[in-house]
Amino acid sequence: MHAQRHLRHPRPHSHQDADGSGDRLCLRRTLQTPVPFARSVLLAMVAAGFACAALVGGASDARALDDRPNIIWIMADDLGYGDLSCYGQKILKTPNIDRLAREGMKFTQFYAGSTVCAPSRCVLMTGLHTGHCYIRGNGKINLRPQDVTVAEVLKAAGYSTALFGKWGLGHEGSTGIPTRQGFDEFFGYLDQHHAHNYFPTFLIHNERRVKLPNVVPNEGRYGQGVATVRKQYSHDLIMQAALDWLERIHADSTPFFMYLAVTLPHANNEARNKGMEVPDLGEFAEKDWPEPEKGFAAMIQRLDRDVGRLLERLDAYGLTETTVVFFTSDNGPHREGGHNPDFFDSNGPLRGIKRDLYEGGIRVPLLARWPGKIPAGTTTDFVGYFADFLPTAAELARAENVPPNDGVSFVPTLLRTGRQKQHEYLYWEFYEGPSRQAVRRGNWKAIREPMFHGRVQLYDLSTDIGEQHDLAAEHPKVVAEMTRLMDEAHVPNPLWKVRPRKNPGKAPAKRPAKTAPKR
Ligand SMILES: [Ca+2]
Ligand SMILES: [Ca+2]
Repeated sequence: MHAQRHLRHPRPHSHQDADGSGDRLCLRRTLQTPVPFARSVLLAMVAAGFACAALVGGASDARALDDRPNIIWIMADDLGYGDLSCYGQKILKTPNIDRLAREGMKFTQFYAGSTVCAPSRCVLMTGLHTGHCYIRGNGKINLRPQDVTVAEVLKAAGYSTALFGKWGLGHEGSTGIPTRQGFDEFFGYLDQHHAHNYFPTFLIHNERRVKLPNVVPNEGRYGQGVATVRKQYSHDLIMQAALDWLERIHADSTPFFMYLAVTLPHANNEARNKGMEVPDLGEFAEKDWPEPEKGFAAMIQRLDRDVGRLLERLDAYGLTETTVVFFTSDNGPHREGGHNPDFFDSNGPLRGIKRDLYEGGIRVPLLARWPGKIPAGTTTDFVGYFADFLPTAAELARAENVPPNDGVSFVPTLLRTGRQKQHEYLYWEFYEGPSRQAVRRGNWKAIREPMFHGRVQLYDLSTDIGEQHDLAAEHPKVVAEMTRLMDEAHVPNPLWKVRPRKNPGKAPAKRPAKTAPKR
């Protein structure tokens, strides 16, 4: 599967040629065609006075004619596989996020697009894995006009689209900013270093800076730094913007897509070991814990509280039954800002953290709720990753002209209908440190470090979820096959080289030395 080849031969839908699912989709299209007719008939009935409910609430009735769901993708930043109660967290409590598990489906084998922010988000937005996508590492690279995002696909399908939180795929004035990549509305951070700072002097609304009363001495050129006057907490403003937008559009006749990319519980790396920035420690202030762990706990509690607020708002607007809510994280847990990922066992049973391609770096929680459609309280072991979101959202939205992608729609898993196509394999490549590649096929997982020529480790995830037993020596044929897959999946891009530039596009030297990216 070669991105360039795909681009020359775009397929109308990633599944059309897949194991029988094409028939199902053709049927969907056939059913879809008469909708304008049905709509005109219904409108005629309304005109004739048959549908008296229309007199009560025009907007919601118009919405009822469009049975496509709203889509909300909530994504935490650096939240580990073991950080949620519903994934086994023992100390921290996440009752509101757990509600999504109770009322929806929990994925146990779902992966982020990468082991750090920007590439993971690029995979999520474009449906291309890191061997194909344009932004394969953290840096200052901007998406190009020709990169097609989920937001562009859904917007073309008639959805209202909004992003609240951290983008990381385009900087001010570039072609990569959300409003030029399919989002009607954006409030938050464009730049990832800026997003470290929870008390910034500005945030960005669409294409303009909004000034905030926080004071950040020696502020970096992207807005990064450590505030000395802390008046407004960015996460609270981002949540408020998301809730305000919902209030404005909830009665619209068109469905919506909200990408809520919160920055919790990422660290403010510029603040060194005081990087777990929160307005207050709340009930954790009195705990016998290191200060950063109190901050981490307060972050998780705030995140959970706000997921609860969002769900309550959906209830209040009567949108619960018409909205698919996803919750996930963009990569594994961090050891930054003074936080120790072992303190709360943030990676659960997995090995490794952020920047590893071991499971702890890339396997993330995924919850999906759509009452009445996705069976409540269920668990799935479907093996998928962020590349799947684009085709999944496109199928939910019945979007046409879905761009070539490396994903698999998991709608059949969510709705328990049709046949679920499986990935032939999942692939990751990562350029920081020594560089590494990983591939998962079935229960086999291989990691090659450094990329291209390094030694290959091999794990059987069905018996060794913690990747403790390297079986490479015992299974040379499997190693050879996994090596072939890694070679196949990597398509060279001049922006991304293992040497001499490990982080292409990194900010120019203006950044003070203390802000150097932390491992
Ligand atoms: Ca992250
Ligand atoms: Ca685009």
